[in-house]
Amino acid sequence: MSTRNDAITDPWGPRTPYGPGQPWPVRVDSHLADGVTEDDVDRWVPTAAVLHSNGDGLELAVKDGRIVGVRGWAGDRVNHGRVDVKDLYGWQANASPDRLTTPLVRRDGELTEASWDEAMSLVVSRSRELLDEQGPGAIGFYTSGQLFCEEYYTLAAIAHGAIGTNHVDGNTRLCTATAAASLKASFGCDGQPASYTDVDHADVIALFGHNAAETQSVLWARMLDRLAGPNPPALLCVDPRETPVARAATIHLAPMPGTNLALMNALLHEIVAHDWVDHDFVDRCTVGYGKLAGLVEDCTPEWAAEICHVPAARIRDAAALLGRSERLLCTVLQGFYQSHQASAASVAVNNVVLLRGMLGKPGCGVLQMNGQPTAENTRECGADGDLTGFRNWANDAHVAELAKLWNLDQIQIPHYSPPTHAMQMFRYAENGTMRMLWVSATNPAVSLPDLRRIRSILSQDRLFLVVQDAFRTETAELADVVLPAAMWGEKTGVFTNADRTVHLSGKAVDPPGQSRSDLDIFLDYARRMDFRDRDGAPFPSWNDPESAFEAWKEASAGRPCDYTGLTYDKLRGGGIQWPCTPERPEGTERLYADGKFFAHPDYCEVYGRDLVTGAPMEPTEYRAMNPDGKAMLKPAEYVPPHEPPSPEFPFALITGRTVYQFHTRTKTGRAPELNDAAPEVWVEVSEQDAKAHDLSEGDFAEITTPRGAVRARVRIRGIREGVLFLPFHYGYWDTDGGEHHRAANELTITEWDPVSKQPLFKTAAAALGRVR
Ligand SMILES: Nc1nc2c(c(=O)[nH]1)N[C@H]1C(S)=C(S)[C@@H](COP(=O)(O)OP(=O)(O)OC[C@H]3O[C@@H](n4cnc5c(=O)[nH]c(N)nc54)[C@H](O)[C@@H]3O)O[C@H]1N2
Ligand SMILES: Nc1nc2c(c(=O)[nH]1)N[C@H]1C(S)=C(S)[C@@H](COP(=O)(O)OP(=O)(O)OC[C@H]3O[C@@H](n4cnc5c(=O)[nH]c(N)nc54)[C@H](O)[C@@H]3O)O[C@H]1N2
Ligand SMILES: [Mo]
Repeated sequence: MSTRNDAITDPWGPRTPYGPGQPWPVRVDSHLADGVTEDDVDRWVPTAAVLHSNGDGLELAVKDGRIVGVRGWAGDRVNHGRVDVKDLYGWQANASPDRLTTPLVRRDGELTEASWDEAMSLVVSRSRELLDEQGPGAIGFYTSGQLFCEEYYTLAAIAHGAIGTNHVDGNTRLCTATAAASLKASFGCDGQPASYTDVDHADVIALFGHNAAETQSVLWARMLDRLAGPNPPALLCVDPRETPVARAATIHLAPMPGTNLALMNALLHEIVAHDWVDHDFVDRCTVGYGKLAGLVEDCTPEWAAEICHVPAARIRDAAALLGRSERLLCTVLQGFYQSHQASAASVAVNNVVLLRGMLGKPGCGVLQMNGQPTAENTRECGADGDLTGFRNWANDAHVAELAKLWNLDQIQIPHYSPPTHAMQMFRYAENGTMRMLWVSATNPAVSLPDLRRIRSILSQDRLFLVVQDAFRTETAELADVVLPAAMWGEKTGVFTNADRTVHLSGKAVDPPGQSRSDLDIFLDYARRMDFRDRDGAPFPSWNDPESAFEAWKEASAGRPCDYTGLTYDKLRGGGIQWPCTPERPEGTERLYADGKFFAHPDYCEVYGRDLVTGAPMEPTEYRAMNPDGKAMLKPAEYVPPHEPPSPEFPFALITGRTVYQFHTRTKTGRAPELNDAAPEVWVEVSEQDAKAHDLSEGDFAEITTPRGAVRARVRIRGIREGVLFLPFHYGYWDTDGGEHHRAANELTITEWDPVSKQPLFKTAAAALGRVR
């Protein structure tokens, strides 16, 4: 066991090298509060990591009813004992004195303490009024990728079923909407094809817009251990910055932000031109080859080099690496999902994998990554603008199935148009058609683009804003009612990571004050609203985490995300990958190993969209294109970004993360080690640009876009010339309550991908100046 006292200076810890096909060695990391030893611990409560999507198995140390530390779970399939730096220290936020402990309601303009009865009565009476006056479309729910499966399923049932509103989405729209959209586009349905164990076998690992070193540090440790062992894999990194991934890479491509699709089309061009194509696989398992080959025919490396500002020879080398690989694993994340032509570029990665027949075999596949710990569950349960169980809202038979399951009338479940995406929900609130918005476990006043606009929407009088959080966030400050929530470690439930591994997360301690679990809050609302099914029985029919999980299992039966082989008891032994059924009790390591896809017209989750315009495809069109439910090769043409650098705003601005902070810092900002490691916002500037603007390391600079300005300290780093990078973690208050404009989203643009509707946090034009 290593106590990892050096985790701040060395987030990845010591190497445990291994070779291809060998088991990844165990290394158990732990951290206990000062003065506490393992012998003092009363009990260890199994859970999983909650500050990223890796799903590392953990155990929380409990002493005298308090969390006093954490250690990695040696036997867990995901991390083999390792713990990410944020998880080593982040648990301290649970016991922060800043936790909300009572409901708050707005009286005479001020948020003041209230009883649960008073707060919930307000929410219920406003809901009833709006349902009577305007109908279900007046009410919207904006949730998270950080609650538990049982909580999302309950919210989905209440919102889609009992209330019948189409306005239900998660912050997963900002996060993994493109992952879902690209999987649906290529495979007919959401669901991660590959497994983390593919890192153990791959001979080439390609990371597309994915700074795994800082954002999935345990997955990165697995890759580093392969690199340190015999017969290491070659690494390809596609990122405009010199990230730790780029520094470890065999080939680093640093495209201009917003040009991913041009680069991908050139890589596809090379693969087709050199015939690095697995024709047997392509003929047997896919549709669309001819169209793809035709579209990329003119996309030469020279053509892409002009657009991406990457040498053509390096594009050729990268294509050869992909083309000659024997076991190719690709990962994709926000550098693609939040950038221009997000879905088309992410689908292009799927195209590479399909052309090369790299699916369903050890070391092969694609990880369209998740970001948040439970984003997978938001999608599965249908709390994010999908229908429960990856059902297809445009397929009446799927809606009927759900209505039967819930014992509700089919017409009550909205399916007359695509579910409303988050950016559209905020638009409806802006123009006054949506009058109540219930926000759970997300902080949109910091995390949505174009914050000046978002603040004005959330602070309108006519919008009744309910905020359910553990802290008094920037968003809570704008609420009419604040509901104090229990967090991870204070409630029980399951959650699923990016490679479909389901973990049970146990309740280790009681939540502070009067705070309650999100499940209890949603169910309390349902009972007070007196929702009933067709037979007059209370709806939802479940009452606690385990009965909610059992209900969810029924909803998942027969769908790709089938949980019917799992129980709480079974999960106490460690994480298991779905689908897990009575026939496959050990779960499923890789999807599509049999060359069969979830894409049949009667089974698929969507009929798809045009990748450039987002225009939806008709069911009949889909059936004609893919009658047998094969995987789909879908090419798309590159078009330039809508806000390219200009003389007035000469830089391309991108935003993202640091290894020490999580999102809007409600947790990591309250763990002293993590806060101290990155307490303030900074801007990364290339050496050439710093010189040209008379900026030195540590100077104060102002970054301006057409939306606003942010002041940040300069860090001169390896980033391509003409590009600026801002971390988005810092809200507009600093720790002593002073207001500064330091949130990256003061600068970002109100624009989204036409297919996934994910906002473009990584493509905007900006100016840079020195603050004197
Ligand atoms: N430490 C830490 N870890 C986290 C989180 C956190 O807040 N902190 N959050 C979790 C969540 S929810 C998520 S979604 C993930 C996100 O994980 P990542 O996607 O790995 O993180 P980001 O920093 O948002 O973006 C990744 C990279 O995209 C690059 N990039 C920007 N624009 C472009 C572009 O146009 N093209 C290309 N190719 N690259 C571009 C950036 O330089 C950046 O290095 O991390 C998860 N893990
Ligand atoms: N500029 C820019 N903006 C971005 C991004 C970017 O890269 N650049 N990334 C985007 C991405 S990928 C993401 S995921 C979002 C994240 O954006 P947010 O979701 O807004 O960020 P968090 O700080 O994680 O907010 C989660 C909230 O839930 C609360 N919470 C934690 N646990 C619980 C619980 O169990 N119950 C309840 N009720 N509350 C809880 C926390 O206190 C916190 O306030 O930001 C997006 N915004
Ligand atoms: Mo995310």
